[in-house]
Amino acid sequence: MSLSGTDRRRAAVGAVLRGRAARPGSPATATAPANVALVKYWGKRDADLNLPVTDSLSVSLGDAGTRTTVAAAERDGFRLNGGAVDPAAPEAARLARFLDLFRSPACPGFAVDSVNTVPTAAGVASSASGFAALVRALDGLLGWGLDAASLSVLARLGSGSACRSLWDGFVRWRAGVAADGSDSRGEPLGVEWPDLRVGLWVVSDRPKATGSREGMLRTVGTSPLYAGWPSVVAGDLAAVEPAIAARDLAALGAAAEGNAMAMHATAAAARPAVLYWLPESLHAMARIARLRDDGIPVWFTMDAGPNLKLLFEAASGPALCAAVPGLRELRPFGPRV
Ligand code: 2P0
Repeated sequence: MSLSGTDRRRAAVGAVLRGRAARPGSPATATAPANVALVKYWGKRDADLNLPVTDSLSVSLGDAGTRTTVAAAERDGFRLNGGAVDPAAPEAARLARFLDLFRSPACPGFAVDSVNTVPTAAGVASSASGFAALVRALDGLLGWGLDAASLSVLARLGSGSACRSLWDGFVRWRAGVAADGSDSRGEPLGVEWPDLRVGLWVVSDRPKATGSREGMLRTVGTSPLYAGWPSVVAGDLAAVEPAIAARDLAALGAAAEGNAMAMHATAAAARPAVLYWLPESLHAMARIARLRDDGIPVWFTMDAGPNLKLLFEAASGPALCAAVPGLRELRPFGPRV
């Protein structure tokens, strides 16, 4: 008899916790950074466990992320950015489903209080930093004493990209081969690039029409271009890792931008199309190409939404902030405040 998705998720958690007691202590607080993928996660080989078809590679965004406090409770309560979340809201249901994996007679519910340190409207996914901060806080509350690699496996069950948010700097998510996902987790590259900047160019803060989970599912299931995606990723990873080691922005930017365009191409070819771009997105892309022609070394990447994330170095910051009003400049490598 085949196991249900919930049973498979519980078994995956059991393999990480290995019988650790679920006795709650005092409330625990933890933070985690958001991350931007330079080589994208786009497509699952196992939707129950958020196991990806390919590896992916990201850079964490330093101070920009989530701070979460979790306490044991009789029943769940969720607060986000200072306000109570309606238990019927999709975010609350998703969180409750994740917390189901960790309940026990000693800890039947959780009071979760999360604050995002980048406005949700700034176009940076909060689910990655949210689930990473949550598993760190659970580790404190329940006294597991797990290492970052194990917490990465747990965070992945909340949201795939969260498994990359357990470290600062560049992180590669190894797709792994194990059926239970025990080898599908983040791995830090250990390279510092203090001058690297990520700029958030928000062209629209309207909610996107298709969530990334649904977008991936439809792309894998129906896009005639998806068959080519794994080899695009392999080529881009082979270009990006040496570019990072050499701190070669031109090589990194070209590979990251090309990878984002290829991801969006596979999605746009899904039936019906999964189209994340708005007219403003296309204008912004053209503007970046012009700025580059004018001698400013800047490239962009885009995730499952209409906004751009720019890649550049500190020296280009003033020119870019002048060219793109409202650009928000983030420092992946600190200083931490
Ligand atoms: C990424 N994205 O690598 C890619 C690029 C969006 C586009 O990871 O279903 O929220 O929770 O595993 O992690 C967004 O997807 O999806 C994402 P789930 P997730 O950053």
